[in-house]
Amino acid sequence: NDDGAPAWKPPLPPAPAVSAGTDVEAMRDAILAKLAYALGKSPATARGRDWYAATALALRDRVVDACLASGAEAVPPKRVYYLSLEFLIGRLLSDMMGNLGLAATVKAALGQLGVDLDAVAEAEPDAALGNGGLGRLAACFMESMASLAIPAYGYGIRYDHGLFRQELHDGVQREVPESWLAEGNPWEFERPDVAYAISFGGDVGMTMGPDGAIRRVWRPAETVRAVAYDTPVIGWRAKHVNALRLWQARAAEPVDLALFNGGDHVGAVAARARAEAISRVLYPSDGTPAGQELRLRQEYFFTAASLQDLVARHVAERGDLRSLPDHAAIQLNDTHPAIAVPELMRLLVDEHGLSWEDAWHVTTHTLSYTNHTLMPEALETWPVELMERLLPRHMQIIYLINWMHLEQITKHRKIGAEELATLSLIDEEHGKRVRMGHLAFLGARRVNGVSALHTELMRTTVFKPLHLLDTDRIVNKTNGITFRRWLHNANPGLTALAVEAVGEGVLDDPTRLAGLAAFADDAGFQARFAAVRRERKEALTRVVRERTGIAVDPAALFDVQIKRIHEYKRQLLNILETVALYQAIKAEPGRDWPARVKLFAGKAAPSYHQAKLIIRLASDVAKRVNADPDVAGRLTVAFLPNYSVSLAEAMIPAADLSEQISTAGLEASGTGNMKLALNGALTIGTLDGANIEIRDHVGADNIFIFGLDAAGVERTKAEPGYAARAIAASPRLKAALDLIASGGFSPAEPGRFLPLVDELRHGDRFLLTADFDDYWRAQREVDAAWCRPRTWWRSAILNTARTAWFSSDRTMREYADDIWRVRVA
Ligand code: 4GP
Repeated sequence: NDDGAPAWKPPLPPAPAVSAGTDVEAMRDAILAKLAYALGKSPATARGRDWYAATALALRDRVVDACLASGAEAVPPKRVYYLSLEFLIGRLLSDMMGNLGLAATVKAALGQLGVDLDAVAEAEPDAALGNGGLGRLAACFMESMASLAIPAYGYGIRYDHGLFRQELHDGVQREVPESWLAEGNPWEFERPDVAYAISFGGDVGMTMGPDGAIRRVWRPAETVRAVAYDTPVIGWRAKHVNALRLWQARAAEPVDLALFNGGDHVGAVAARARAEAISRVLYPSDGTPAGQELRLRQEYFFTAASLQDLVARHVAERGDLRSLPDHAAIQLNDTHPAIAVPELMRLLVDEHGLSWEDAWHVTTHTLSYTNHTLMPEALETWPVELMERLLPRHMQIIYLINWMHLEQITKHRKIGAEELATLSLIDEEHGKRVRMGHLAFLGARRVNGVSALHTELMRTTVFKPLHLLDTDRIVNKTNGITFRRWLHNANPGLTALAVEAVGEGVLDDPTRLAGLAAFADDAGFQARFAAVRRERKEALTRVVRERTGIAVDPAALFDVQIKRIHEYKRQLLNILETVALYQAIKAEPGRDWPARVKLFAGKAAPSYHQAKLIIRLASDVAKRVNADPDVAGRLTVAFLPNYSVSLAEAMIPAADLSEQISTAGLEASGTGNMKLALNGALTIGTLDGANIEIRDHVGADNIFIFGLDAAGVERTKAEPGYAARAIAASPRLKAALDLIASGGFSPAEPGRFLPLVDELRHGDRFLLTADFDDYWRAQREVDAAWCRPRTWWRSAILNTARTAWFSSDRTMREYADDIWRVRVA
């Protein structure tokens, strides 16, 4: 700016309070000591990664101090055990710094050493031990439980390789293994002394117990070891520390010496490879029988290790296992750990000598189960044949549970074979299979859905027959997100603005965000709010350029759809609207189209061909649209590769519009919708999952709702031919489909996207065609609103002000009161 006028700059957030100089020096010395004595490096030779590890180790010491200071060694009245095959953690450095209240101290300490904290933070790999919503939810819950001082353990698997890295080559997804542990993990403690034997296969025999009763004895064919690794989870303001205990699989014997000495060096470690495969990768593809078997082995492995661990703890602390329900609440995150039902029965009856009745009482008063999806293809069932082979004793127990359950029903009333079949643990229609959802339901004290709509659908669809047997069992617990990560750490500018407006207390009590509503119409505050967003958009602009080479204008509306790629989530609907918009701009170049940037990110399951094709279409559309001078400056499209927690942290604060456009009734809840609304993005969405509750909180004027509701979806599906009629009735949709089908975006291979278009023309299971016109209408409403900045920013501020209810602290309090019956400090 050379005309002398001061350049406009976003107002800076108030400088964070820097802690006393001595703290900074102590932290600096601690980091230097870790660098020298734990890593064997000097400042001169240290790389970014070394500084990160040294900083993490120095912080971990503080976490241990906090843990000891909080009296964590004492035996609490009751503990929560959260069993989850997935914990999608992301990075931990800013979590740890933030919750310890040491962010400014660490920044200053590193500063004294000439090291930039942001660069250090970038060196931390994401712990991506999860696929998506379910795994990220588990991570948010762990943080909230620690913040609420709920004594808890998270239990899962320490995968060597987390979620694959997604590379895009000409729009084609390629999966590359991810190695987050390659250079060690400074946050964790290995616990070689905490290890359990986990068995598989073999057969079941009988012996006579000392009391003369017959007892079953499982004679397994194979045993592996589960070794614990603990990562401390520290709560807000460091008041409480819990542990995330992840199990690693190891062979009982590392090498077969006889084979080795006989020259078979590979065969000598075959058993080891087989055992270690269990904790090798997150979510082995279930496309092959071997993959399916490995998945079941993973599920049993971590469930059995976790139950052995908590049973041993209970016995050591309390003696009698009949009091387990008073001191332990076990939450099954989805059906992945549903094998806990027969495993706990086995431990109690076979190993600890409880009667069946006592054991069943303990089991059904200790376990609870959360369901995350009602999509039939995602509901787990295991072939009876596989279960019998891998877990013969468990299969016996399942049969017995089933027999007693059905007997109980038929004792009281006459019941037809068809109804009985819906209630049975065994699905006989698809080859005999064990219904893990039914098993979890029967073993649980409470079963919960994750949004009001989803819970209602549980009661009226998949779980209806079981629900009618016990109408108190299913309860709703709408999901939440931890504000420490998704507001304080991801969006420090907005957090500082909120603190300035409504006071420091908002950091401890998110309901104080409501105070922001008073400023929603204040022009000055709106400008500050917009400036914070602008700064994050500029940062994201740089990320987009680095990762895709695409230049985007930070002044444009950032329209963001970030989540797993799935047909029901309907990224394709968004792409169709993009194509239609492209055509409309070209047809009417003179119109005043507001500038829009469509940003997509998300991974497709490796064997999910349609989803991969959707990614490819998004990339091909981006290629043509971005190169077309007719739409330059009005429409830009980018697909960002390798979506991750860290990328979400960069994208969410920069989003203006949040796409939550799943087919109504299919998205159990969504949590990205909450993160985006909290950060002030306006939602365009269907009446699905938690979108409904978000609308109820932010107000119908501050959200763009369109499309069929869940009942409308069911009605429409019952009318065959709806897709053809909808396409015929919508010239705009027809033109978009025709352009795609004729190779408009894939001239070298015109038929490339026919599988997608044909599915819409002839089936359209997810009702894109039915919702398209209303989606288009809602999008033009978005355009109009964007062109009225005063109303736009008012709505944005109100979104932030009114989403406090979606804090996972609220969710965890509800679980604690209603499901776990554990005290919250
Ligand atoms: C997801 C659901 O699809 C999502 O709606 C929900 O918000 C999330 O769980 C947490 O409850 N399900 C999964 C899954 O991630 O793997 O089934």
